[in-house]
Amino acid sequence: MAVEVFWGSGSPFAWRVLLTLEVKQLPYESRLLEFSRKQHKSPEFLRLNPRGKVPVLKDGDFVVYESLAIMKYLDDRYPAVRIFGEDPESSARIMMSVCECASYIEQPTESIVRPIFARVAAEQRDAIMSAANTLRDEYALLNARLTARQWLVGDSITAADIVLYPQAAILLRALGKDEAAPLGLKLAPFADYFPAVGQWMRAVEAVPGFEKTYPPHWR
Ligand SMILES: N[C@@H](CCC(=O)N[C@@H](CS)C(=O)NCC(=O)O)C(=O)O
Repeated sequence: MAVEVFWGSGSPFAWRVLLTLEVKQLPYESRLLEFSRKQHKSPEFLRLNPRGKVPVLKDGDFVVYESLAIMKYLDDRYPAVRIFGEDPESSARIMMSVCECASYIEQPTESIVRPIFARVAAEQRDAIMSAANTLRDEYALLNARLTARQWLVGDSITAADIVLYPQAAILLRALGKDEAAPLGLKLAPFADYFPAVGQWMRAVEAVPGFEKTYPPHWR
């Protein structure tokens, strides 16, 4: 029986899991929840994840939530295509990159994206500016790394790329909104500020199955 994945359109954490399934070429049943209808807070869903957050993965009777835990479970359970590395050194480098994303990219991205989507960017200008400063430094580091290589670690896509890509995509999505223009954040377009990161995004988008993971409400 194929695994079931419960996700929401535009959730960068759910997107990682969909990308993992595509990269690992695993069949799956998609359970797309509608945030607007509060399907992620239904009693049935709260039984799967008491916090009512996506993503959740169900494999038979086994249930796992938290996107990184899901990715690790899938890599251990279905190891034919590895995304967390084949040896201790590559695993450590991949985990280092995953941890860097969690420690230094996710929170500032959220601090920019959330107020722009909620149309309260003007009120949160100072917090947005500070987050943008952090992200400019982080994307400059990533740009330097990706100038020398196509993927963040090794010669093929790994969990490092899969974890970061949706963060970059949602940031660009927010920066494309009218609310973002007056802020002058000097982050987008990546082609101008971080061209190697922009090229790396095109490489992720060329992965077979990528199209199926793209947030439906962004189309
Ligand atoms: N640390 C969690 C974060 C999951 C998360 O924050 N999901 C959001 C969507 S991006 C969610 O379901 N929010 C709904 C809510 O909190 O009510 C993970 O990695 O899976």
